[in-house]
Amino acid sequence: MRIEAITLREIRMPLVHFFETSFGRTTERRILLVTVHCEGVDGWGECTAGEHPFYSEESTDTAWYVLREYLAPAFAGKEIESGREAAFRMPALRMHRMAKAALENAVWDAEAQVKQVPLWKVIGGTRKELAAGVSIGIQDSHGQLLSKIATEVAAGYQRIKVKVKPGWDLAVLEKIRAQWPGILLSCDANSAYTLDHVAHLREFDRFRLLMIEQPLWSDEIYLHALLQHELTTNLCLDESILHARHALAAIELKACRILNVKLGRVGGFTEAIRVHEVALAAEVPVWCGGMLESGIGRSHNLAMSTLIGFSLPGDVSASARYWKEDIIDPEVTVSAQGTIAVSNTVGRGYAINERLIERLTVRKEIIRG
Ligand code: OSB
Ligand code: MG
Repeated sequence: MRIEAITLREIRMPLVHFFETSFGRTTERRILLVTVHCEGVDGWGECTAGEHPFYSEESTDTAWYVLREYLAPAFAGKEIESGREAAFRMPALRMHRMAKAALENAVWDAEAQVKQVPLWKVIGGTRKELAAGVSIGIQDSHGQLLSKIATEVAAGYQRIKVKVKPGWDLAVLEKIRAQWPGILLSCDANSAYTLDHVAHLREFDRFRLLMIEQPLWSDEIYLHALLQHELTTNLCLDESILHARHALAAIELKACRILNVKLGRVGGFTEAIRVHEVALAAEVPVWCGGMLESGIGRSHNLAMSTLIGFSLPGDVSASARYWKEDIIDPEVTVSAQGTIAVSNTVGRGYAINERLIERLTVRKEIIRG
C-alpha cells in the first residue's frame, strides 16, 4: 500500500478526574494522533507521550517535532506492506519510542483494514475476553482513595492498582487491606524509592500484593534484582523495559517476576510482540500498561492484550473512567465481571468519531509524499 499522506494532530481532552503519580498530577491530556492515509483506508495511531517529560524523556511536543521532521517524511509517499515493515524502515534516530510507536501502530491499523481482518488477529492474538484492572492515582485524602476503590470494586474490576510514594504508602495499603482483605491488589511507585528504602519496602510484604511496580530508578535493572532478592512480594518493571533485550536482562537477573508492556514505551507492536515472546519463553506473566490513552490508543492496547502471554489483568479500563466522551464509537466498556469483549470488527475494532476529533483539535499538519 502507498502512504499518500500522514496527518499529525494534537487534541486536548480534559480528564473526568485528575490522575496523580509520584511524578505529578495530570488534569488535561494533550494527545498527538497520527493518521496514515493509504489507498482507501486511514490507519490511526496514538502517541502515549505525556504533556511533560516526567514518565520518560518524551513529551507531546518532542514527539510532534520528531514525527514532523523525521518520521513522517520518511514514510509519506512511500510504498509499505505491513506494520512490521514500518518498524524495520523506521529512521535510525535514537530513542523517541513513543513517537515511533504512534506511526508504526497506525500502519498496523491500516494493514489490518487492507487485509479486512481485526488487528488482534494480524498481530497473532487469540484471547477473546480480556481481564480488566484499574490504576488509581494518589488522591487528596485517604477517604477519597477508599471511595474510589469502592466504586471500582463494585464495578467488577479484577485488579486494583494504587499509586504509592514515600508518605503515601503503608498507611494507605493498611486501610485498603482492612476493608478488602481478598482483592487482587498491587501498587506502582513510578521510581519513588531508593535502596535506602529496602527495610521500608519489606514492610509491603504483609499486604500480600500481587506486585510492586517500578520501585527504583527508571533506568535501572540490576538494583531491582538486589531489591527483589530482599522481598517476598513480586517486583514488576515498567519504565526500565524499553525493548526485548531489557526484558531478557531483567528476567535473567531475576530483577522482577512480572512485566508490564506498554506499546509506546517499547516503540510499537513489533517490539511489544518481541518482549511478549521473551517473557512467554521464560514463563514470566505480562500485562498491558496504560498511559491515560484516548480510545485510539486504548483499542491498540486491547489488541495487544489478546496475545496469549497477557495472563494478568491490565490497566486497560472503560473509556468513561477517563473521558466525558471518547473519540471512538462504541466506547470501551467493561462487564460486571470486569472483562472486556474483544471486537471482531475489521481493524482496531472501534470506529473513529471524526467530528469530535475535529472539535478537539488544536493543531494539525499534513505531510505529503
Ligand atoms: O506507570 O503505569 C504507569 C499513567 C501515566 C503514566 C504512567 C503510568 C500511568 C498509569 C495509568 O498507571 C494507567 C491508565 O491508563 O489508567
Ligand atoms: Mg507504571
